[in-house]
Amino acid sequence: MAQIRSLFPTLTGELPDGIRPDRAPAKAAAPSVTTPVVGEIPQFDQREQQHTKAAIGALGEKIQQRWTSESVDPFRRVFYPENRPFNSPLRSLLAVAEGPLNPKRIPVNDPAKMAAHIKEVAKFFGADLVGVCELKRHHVYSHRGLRIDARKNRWGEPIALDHRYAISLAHQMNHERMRYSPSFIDGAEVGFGYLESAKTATSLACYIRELGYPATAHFHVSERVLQVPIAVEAGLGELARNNCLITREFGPRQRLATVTTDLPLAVDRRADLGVQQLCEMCDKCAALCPSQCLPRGPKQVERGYLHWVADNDKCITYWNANREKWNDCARCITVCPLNRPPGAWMRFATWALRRGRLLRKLVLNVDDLFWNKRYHLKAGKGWLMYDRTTSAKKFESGQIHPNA
Ligand code: B12
Ligand code: SF4
Ligand code: SF4
Repeated sequence: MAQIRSLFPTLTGELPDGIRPDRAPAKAAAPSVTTPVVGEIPQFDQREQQHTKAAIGALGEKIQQRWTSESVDPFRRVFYPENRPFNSPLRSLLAVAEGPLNPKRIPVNDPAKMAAHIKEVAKFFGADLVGVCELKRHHVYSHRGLRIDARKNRWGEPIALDHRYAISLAHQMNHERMRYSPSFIDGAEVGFGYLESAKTATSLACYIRELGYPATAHFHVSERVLQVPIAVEAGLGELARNNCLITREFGPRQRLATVTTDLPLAVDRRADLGVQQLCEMCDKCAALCPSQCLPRGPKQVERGYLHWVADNDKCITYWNANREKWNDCARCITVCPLNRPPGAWMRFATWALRRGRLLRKLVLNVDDLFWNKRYHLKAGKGWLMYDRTTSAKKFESGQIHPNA
């Protein structure tokens, strides 16, 4: 009996103290077993993150030239405003990331009710998942390092962000389009996810300011925070081997944005879904990563927390390896056994995660059988005028648009 119990530990309903199996609202934050913090986590300097390193030449001249040049793909130019100031809706949202407060502040007597209300409002504005945590020092970058900071002469300024709470917002990305990674098709889906999450975050920040409380929206090109640790702390899911947040609902297939605020809110607890236990038995993302930058071995303590440590510079170097065909990559999302189309299998797989080693093994074996490497590499039917191999030549010869 004891043996059977050890194979299915959670069938007994016993969970470590303070850990809950799902994201039901909870009153107080609890320590996590999945990414234990074992020391002080130093603040990260935004100038050290890879998008910036590539842009300023810290990864070499070739990468800098490629990363800062315009893409042949019009979707890329629409979704990413960094390289030029027009035809990119994301840029206009910068104007409402911060803003004035309504001087008539509403009183908040019950932070739990306010948190429930804010979650509904966030979903109305378009979020698929919402969670709340306290904003910690290590969630915030130490110094400004976005390209927009250089343009505004604010490069390297220390970041002052002392809001009390962070609201984490997740947007599901389309499963079919992400399958094509790396190509312009998943690239467009990623860009669209950035735009959608920015719209939600800015709308929510504006709404909170209209209640009379400070609020700032953090999204691609405006962010001063690290999105993943906030999402983990806010109970959306777990940090996985592929360095992404994995949720019960969408696996790793979501984009994140955050609103920081002083509006009094009840916080959520971290979630332990069994994701890291699955990662310990699986290394598909690491094995199939084209740049081989994800680790295959065990977790390590680095920067004060226990996690799988990746070589992020290698990843963005691969993104820039062939700008004729792709602008970025997301293979570590698409190959993950928890990135499968929404439906019965995903419901079973995420249910099975916490139900012992045998069921986790079953999830991996079934995944190998039905969703193996060939599935991700075989030609799909394409999307709009793109297919998996669409390259600069097609754009240049005018073949890519319907009436050309
Ligand atoms: C720079 C950056 C990159 C770099 C570095 C990758 C990285 N893992 O940080 C490169 C260019 C390689 C990259 C690649 C990708 N990225 Co990226 N990236 C960012 C960005 C803009 C900044 C992150 C950063 O500063 N990293 C540098 C340092 C801090 O990284 P690190 O030490 O390895 O820490 C990582 C984790 O350990 C965790 N973390 C850091 N401290 C702590 C502390 C605790 C307690 C915990 C639990 C976690 C944690 O956060 C980091 C990101 O996961 C964020 C947006 C944001 N502001 O957070 C998006 C972001 C992390 N990327 C994202 C994605 C999806 C990708 C890609 C799949 C690309 C794509 N096409 O979508 C790949 C995945 C590569 C990978 N395996 O990580 C998503 C993740 C969504 C999710 N489901 O988790 C984010 C949040 C963008 C977004 N708004 O949605 N990215
Ligand atoms: S592919 Fe496997 S190891 Fe990688 S994140 Fe997904 S479950 Fe974890
Ligand atoms: S985005 Fe591509 S290159 Fe980067 S870690 Fe993921 S699979 Fe590897």
